Amino acid sequence: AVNKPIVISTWDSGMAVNAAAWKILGTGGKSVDAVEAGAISIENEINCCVGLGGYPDRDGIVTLDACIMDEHANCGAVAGLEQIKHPISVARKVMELTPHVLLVGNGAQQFALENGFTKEPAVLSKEATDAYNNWLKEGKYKPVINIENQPKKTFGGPFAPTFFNDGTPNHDTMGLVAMDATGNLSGAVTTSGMAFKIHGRVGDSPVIGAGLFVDNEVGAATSSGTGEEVIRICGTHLVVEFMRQGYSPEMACKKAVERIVNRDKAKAKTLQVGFLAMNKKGEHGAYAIQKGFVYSIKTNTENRIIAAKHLI
Ligand code: SD4
Repeated sequence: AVNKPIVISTWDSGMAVNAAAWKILGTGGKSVDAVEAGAISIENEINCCVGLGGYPDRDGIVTLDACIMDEHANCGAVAGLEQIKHPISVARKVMELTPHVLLVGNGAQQFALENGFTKEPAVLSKEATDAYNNWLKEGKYKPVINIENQPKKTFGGPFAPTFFNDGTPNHDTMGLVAMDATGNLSGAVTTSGMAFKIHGRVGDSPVIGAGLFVDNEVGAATSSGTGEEVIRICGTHLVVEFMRQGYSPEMACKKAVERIVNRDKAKAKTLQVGFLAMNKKGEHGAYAIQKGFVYSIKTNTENRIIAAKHLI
């Protein structure tokens, strides 16, 4: 039997996101509404890596990336969006109201304002401000692309939130995919992107086929980690294509991770990328370059965090 409805999302912060998505999935709602609701719920919180409370870029500006894709391959995305609280909902409007897929920067903000969103300042939390000031000392205003992949300390067991070495909590990018009771798949991603990135840098998260891909015939996948590496291999599209070839979600994620690692093993050791996937049977799996990637799952019978296997 097909395991549905079901929602899976990146990281342990996915537990709360799944709960928000489940309010829709559990009452017969559509997967596209569920993934948007899940993304909204974490955009409402202040954490290092999603929403207006996220870490800024190297100029101290918080810029947000998000995308959404539904069972008809409709998709919408925003990148480099400033001062808008719910980039995922702007992405959905791009999907529903425009002939385009991706709006960026000022244009994305203008579109949001035209469609009823209001401008509000980013919330540079004390943690974010301290981390930024700290980074400015060392970073010397140069991009440090692996900043989110610094060794992290874990406190309180394998599923407790991880922390950067300076003690700031690490919730990371939120990517989620869901299958509703009718068997339709959708996915969403929302993030403030890599901390201290060059202003204007866009990661994998809002790029369809990189940070998110949904094929309602086959399955769906999302990613977290160093976006440049995911873009380079069209990561989530690759994962879905591996599932099309018959690989399980976990094996499909593993083969995509191998694609990154085999290209440059030495470099891969300094990076983290994790993929998370679901197929049309509601089977799910994940794989990462390094230890530490976890995902959250919610179904009628399950509500838990699962550790991804890792290659290195
Ligand atoms: C990016 N993939 O902007 C995102 C960052 C991320 O956990 O996933 N952080 O490249």
